[in-house]
Amino acid sequence: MKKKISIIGVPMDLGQTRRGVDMGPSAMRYAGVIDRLQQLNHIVVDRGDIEIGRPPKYDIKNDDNLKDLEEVVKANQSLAESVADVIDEGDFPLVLGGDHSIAIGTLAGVAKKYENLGVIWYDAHGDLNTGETSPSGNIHGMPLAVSLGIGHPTLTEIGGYAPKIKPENIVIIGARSLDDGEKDLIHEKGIKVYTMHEIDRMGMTLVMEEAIKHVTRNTDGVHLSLDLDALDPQHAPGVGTPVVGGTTYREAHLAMEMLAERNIISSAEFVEVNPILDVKNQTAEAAVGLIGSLFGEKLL
Ligand code: HAR
Ligand code: MN
Ligand code: MN
Ligand code: MN
Repeated sequence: MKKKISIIGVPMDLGQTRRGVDMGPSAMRYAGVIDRLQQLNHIVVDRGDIEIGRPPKYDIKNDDNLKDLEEVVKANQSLAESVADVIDEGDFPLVLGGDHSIAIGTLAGVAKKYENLGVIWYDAHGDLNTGETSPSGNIHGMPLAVSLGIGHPTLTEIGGYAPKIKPENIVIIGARSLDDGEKDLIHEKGIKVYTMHEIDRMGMTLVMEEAIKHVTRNTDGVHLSLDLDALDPQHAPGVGTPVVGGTTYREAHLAMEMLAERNIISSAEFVEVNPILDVKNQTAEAAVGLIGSLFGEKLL
């Protein structure tokens, strides 16, 4: 189905401490994301990049164990507004990161337009930390909690309302590195998680069938938040927090192809591509390949 897709780049690297992920949007543009989508007959508008402030000194934690909070908040406020504008104009928002802290702004913009937003969180991590539970103080480990309204009010109130999403509308896929506080929150809120164990056991086909059922029950839109570290580092080495034992290249494509078949995704973001840590831009190329599959590219 032909779509009008608006691309928003978010060169954010302040949600974690490995510089270079701010070049992710450029790397995905260089890997041909616009051409790839145009070849599929979609109309593509590149809205450029959100401006990111520079802290006077990097990686400074405040008293609440949050690094570079002020700049992260500012960028996400402005991202939320851009994403909401894109939806108002009837376009599909495709956000390119940047570290995963930008999901706070994306979801703040998207959820404003949907009463009951479903979320697929494809990630090695749960991103369900708060300043209290985070081992690092890195905000990219917190966006899913923040979107549930859990965490520092400066973050949860971005976009002027909270929460953005409901625990029963979320599915996490690919998890294999969860902190204790995140596990507690998953159990407490009853969040549906397909860890690598379930993917091994059930196969990606069944996982996606169940996941799609889960996020389309009682929802009016579905957001895909895809962290490239969900893929095995063999296939996506250019990420800041690689974790062995991830989904294969083909499993990730199968997941995207199944989402395309069902045509359920109404907004998406691809994050954590770090060209400095990459091998010949292969992670950005993998991301663009996945974007192709999500928007209808077929092998035959
Ligand atoms: N859970 C750890 C933390 O909070 C690591 C988070 C790593 N993050 C990401 N996001 N790349 O998925 O610090
Ligand atoms: Mn993540
Ligand atoms: Mn809403
Ligand atoms: Mn991750």
